[in-house]
Amino acid sequence: MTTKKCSYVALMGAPNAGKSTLANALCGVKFSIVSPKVQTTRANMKGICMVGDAQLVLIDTPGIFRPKKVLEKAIVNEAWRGVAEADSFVLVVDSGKGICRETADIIETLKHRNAQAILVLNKVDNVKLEILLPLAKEMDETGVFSRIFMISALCGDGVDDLKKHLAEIAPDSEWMFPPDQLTDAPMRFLAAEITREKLFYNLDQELPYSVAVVTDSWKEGKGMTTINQTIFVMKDGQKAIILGKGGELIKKIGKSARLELQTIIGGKVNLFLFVKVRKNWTENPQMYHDIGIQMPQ
Ligand SMILES: Nc1nc2c(ncn2[C@@H]2O[C@H](COP(=O)(O)OP(=O)(O)O)[C@@H](O)[C@H]2O)c(=O)[nH]1
Ligand SMILES: [Mg+2]
Repeated sequence: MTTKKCSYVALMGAPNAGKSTLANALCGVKFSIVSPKVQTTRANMKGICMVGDAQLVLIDTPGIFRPKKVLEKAIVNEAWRGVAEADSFVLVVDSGKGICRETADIIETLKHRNAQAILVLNKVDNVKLEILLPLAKEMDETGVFSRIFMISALCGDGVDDLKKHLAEIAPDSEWMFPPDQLTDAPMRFLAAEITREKLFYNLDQELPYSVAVVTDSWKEGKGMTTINQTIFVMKDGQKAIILGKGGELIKKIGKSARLELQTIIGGKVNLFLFVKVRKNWTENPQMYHDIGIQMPQ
């Protein structure tokens, strides 16, 4: 008889290291949104995958950095909460960036806590061996890492080796989720995240950081799912930008979110997006509750 194993694995690292891309690649499905901008991930997202008799619960955490604003503090606190839940830690590093300040901070914290982590040198598709090898050596010398994997989360290189290793070191335990479940997040939440991802891709610079998306209603009818969502912004000017000339931008955003939702749900979707100005929503406790993170004390 084989023994069941289950492990909570936290993927942590500086913003933009590729944590969400790696989490999705490990899981084999997209459960966490990705964008070229920092702070895309705000809440810990859990993806579940099976490797033989081992269940891996991957916790995709937001990036860890030195926060200034209230929302930033909430995001970084959330990341550490995700880390605290885990049996294993995977530090994801953008190999091209090397040991940035954020990564150095995390390594110091791991040292302080006497914690061992697995290191992923990510984005190896994008970096020369002359840079990668000395970086691996320098990281190894910190004494914090039990194993080092060189991975391209985007291309999938090395992902299976990491997955196998995580299953091997998983503690004996009952599974925490049914084996066919893919994420712990409700569909309403995932749907709001998908719209937020499209906002990240379609808006410039700072604007995505002022945006929150909430699913207001979800109705399943004959062969059609109707979803209403509100996009909250902080200023009238931001609302105008998101709507675009003649409402063109919001139409484009809605269309790409709808198409992705249709593939996930496997049926037709009607998506209605409303844009509302809520000044200083980042200081409103209810909004934090709605987007699934805790407001800092
Ligand atoms: N070239 C390359 N880009 C990657 C790789 N992994 C992630 N990215 C890109 O890095 C950016 C940030 O990725 P994301 O997963 O959102 O990073 P996170 O902030 O750490 O969750 C996105 O544009 C990804 O497409 C990789 O292995 N190679
Ligand atoms: Mg992320």
